Amino acid sequence: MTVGVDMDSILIRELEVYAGHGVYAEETLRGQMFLVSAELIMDLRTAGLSDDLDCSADYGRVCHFIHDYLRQNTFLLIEAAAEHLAREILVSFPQIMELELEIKKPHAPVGLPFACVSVKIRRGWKQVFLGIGSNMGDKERYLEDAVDRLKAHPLIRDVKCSEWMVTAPYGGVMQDDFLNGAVGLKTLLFPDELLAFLHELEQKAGRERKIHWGPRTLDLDILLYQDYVSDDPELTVPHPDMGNRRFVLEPLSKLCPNLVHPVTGKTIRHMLQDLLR
Ligand code: A4P
Ligand code: MG
Repeated sequence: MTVGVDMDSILIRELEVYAGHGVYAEETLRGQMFLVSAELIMDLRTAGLSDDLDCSADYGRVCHFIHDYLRQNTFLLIEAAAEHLAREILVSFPQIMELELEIKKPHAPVGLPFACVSVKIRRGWKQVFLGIGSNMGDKERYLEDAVDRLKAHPLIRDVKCSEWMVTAPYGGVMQDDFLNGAVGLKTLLFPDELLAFLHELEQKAGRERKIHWGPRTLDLDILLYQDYVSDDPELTVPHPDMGNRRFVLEPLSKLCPNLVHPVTGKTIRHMLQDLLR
């Protein structure tokens, strides 16, 4: 995705799907009409200039995909129908970066006159940068395995790595040198879900949490999650100490030198220059 450029979109309005979603048994048994609207957010410039369907998302295929998915799967809640459908569309049509999806239920059994009820959600691929490090055992193997596992996750794509760098330990604990790098990826996982997956990878690498800032087989930190900012101690993003860490900024500046840090307002290249000054 081109960061900082407004995205274009294709709109699908009120596609009719007769399906069986609902909390009541009768709704599943008889079915009813649902109206689905979608905004497919993507870059249409290339398709516009080339007149080539391969550069866009085929809205006919997207309509059939929505229709088939909502008829082949049954959910109690339209919230769940929207959540699962949005994820499947984003995974199946890689050109679509973001999606606004509305499912209307004009004949919901409310028992009062109304036009319709609906749920509307917005989901999309988020650009993330991770710091990765190891200073125990076969360090390179731990880093490579973690990258392979990131690549294998169905809701992660476009995984790119910097080169690995040998770095002196930072933080005052006497320990072996680290092998560090940065990883860029796009994901549909929310920040807390991504962190839980990173913890799983650390556990698979036999990571034991004994000493704060101490030796570890694998450490995965979320440096940046799109332009999301959070000071929650469970997940502080951007990583609060990244501006002081050469072992973070150097590999990161190989991946995204011109990316603007959402808090400092400086590019990664600029932050590294400030640190080395
Ligand atoms: N947490 C909060 N924010 C984040 C985030 N952005 N990414 C929480 C990941 N985790 C985050 O982390 C403790 C808790 O931080 C997590 O449970 C999570 O909820 P941890 O990995 O269990 O403990 P830790 O790694 O010992 O502490 P910390 O503060 O994460 O240390 P760092 O920042 O990972 O630094 N020297 C060199 N040369 N290279 C290194 O890679 N790494 C460290 C550890 C020290 N010195 C180093 C290196
Ligand atoms: Mg850590």
